[in-house]
Amino acid sequence: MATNRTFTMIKPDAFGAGNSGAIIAMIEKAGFRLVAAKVTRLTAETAGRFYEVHKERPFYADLCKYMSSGTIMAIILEKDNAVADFRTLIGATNPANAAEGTIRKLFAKSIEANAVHGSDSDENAAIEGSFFFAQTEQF
Ligand code: FUP
Repeated sequence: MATNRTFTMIKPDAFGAGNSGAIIAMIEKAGFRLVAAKVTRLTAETAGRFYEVHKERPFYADLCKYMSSGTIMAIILEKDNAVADFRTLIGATNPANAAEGTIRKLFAKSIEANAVHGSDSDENAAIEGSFFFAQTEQF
C-alpha cells in the first residue's frame, strides 16, 4: 500500500560540514513536512544492520565505516508521493551523475559521502523509519 512518508538521513559529510540547515530548508521548500527528527550517531554495527541489504556488495565495509564516522540526522518526512519525489529531490547516488539543483549535486562529496539517504520504496521507508523512531505511529 502506498504511503505518504519517506525516510532520510543527513550523512556525516553533510552534517559535519554544517549543511543540515540548508538541506532541510530545501526539503521543506520542496513541500515535505518533518514528522520526526533526531541527531545521532551510528556505530559500525548499527550501520551494518541498516545497510544489511548491501552486505554482499564490495562497498559494504567502507560504507559502514563511513556511516559510523560522524554525526548524522535521521528524519521521517511526509508529502504526497514522498518516496519518489524525495529521490528526485536528492538526485543520483553518484553526485557526478546527479541533476543540477539536486541535494546531492549541491552537497555530496563522492558516491560514498553523498550527503543524504532516501528510501527506495514505501516498504523500506517504514522499515528504516522504525529503525530510528520506535514510536513513529504516534506522530
Ligand atoms: P541510493 O538508493 O541512491 O542511496 O543508493 P544505493 O542504495 O545503491 O546505495 C546505498 C549507499 O551505498 C549509497 F548511498 C552510497 C553507498 N554506495 C557506495 O559507497 N558505492 C557504490 O558504488 C554504491 C553505493
